[in-house]
Amino acid sequence: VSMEAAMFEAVRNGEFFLHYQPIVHSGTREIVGFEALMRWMHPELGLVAPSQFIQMAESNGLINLLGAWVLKAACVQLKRLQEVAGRELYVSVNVSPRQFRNDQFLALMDDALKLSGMEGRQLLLEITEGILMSDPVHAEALLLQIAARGVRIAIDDFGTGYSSLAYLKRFPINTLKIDRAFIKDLPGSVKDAAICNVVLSLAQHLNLATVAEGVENEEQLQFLVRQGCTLVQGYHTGRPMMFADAMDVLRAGA
Ligand code: G
Ligand code: G
Ligand code: MN
Ligand code: NA
Repeated sequence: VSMEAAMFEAVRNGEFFLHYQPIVHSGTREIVGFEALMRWMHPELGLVAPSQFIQMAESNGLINLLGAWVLKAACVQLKRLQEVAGRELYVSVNVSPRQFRNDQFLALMDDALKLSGMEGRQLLLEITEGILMSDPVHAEALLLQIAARGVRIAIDDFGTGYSSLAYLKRFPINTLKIDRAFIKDLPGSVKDAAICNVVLSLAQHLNLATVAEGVENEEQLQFLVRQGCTLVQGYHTGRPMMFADAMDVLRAGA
């Protein structure tokens, strides 16, 4: 069977699930939230990486069905993570261009919030620069409606797309996620250090939160603390993990 047919089958069979990667405060290392990352456990192929199916789902439209499921599952599970943590957390969910263009998106998001009973502010949507640039009029209208529900917006992979500083002014954006391409050679790379500095300073002046992605060691973490990056995500502070493991980590008091 084709990969496409296998994917439709997989949705029906419940072969998709979510991994959760901690987003932590850089200074205290307390977990403030999790990014939900889609995974596919195929009965024969084993674990299929998103790089092998997200693009296809985007082309064949299945991403809308998958995306609706991700939103619901992430919100419902966040609520449980929070109960264990005993404090408020948030969940960060990736939204693809096709999902963002789908006129059902807002209704699906509202359903997920209602079903889970969580507050809008506990949901953060990760979108890419391309989404904003391809149809800015639609993007602005939709983002305003999303913001009206208290749901926050992050720019994912910041600095790698068709960046225009104008969109930081135009759209209601809350968070910049600094792409791991700019983190991986820190603190040694003079250029990457300069780029991180400028992005962090820009964010500070615009009152935006920042998350450094792909933090893999203590040196990178300490550099980011010194530069005032309050949130980090990466293998050093927590790998993407099963929901049950995320529950255990919180139970242990992280
Ligand atoms: O988890 P990582 O392993 O491999 O994810 C690879 C990419 O897949 C990420 O850059 C992310 O943008 C994308 N991705 C992961 N989960 C989802 C999801 O639920 N929806 C969408 N649209 N993309 C996702
Ligand atoms: O594009 P997006 O930022 O949504 O994708 C997140 C991706 O980054 C996921 O594939 C996740 O597994 C991966 N990731 C998370 N932490 C690290 C890290 O420390 N190093 C590397 N190389 N990848 C990471
Ligand atoms: Mn992301
Ligand atoms: Na990213």
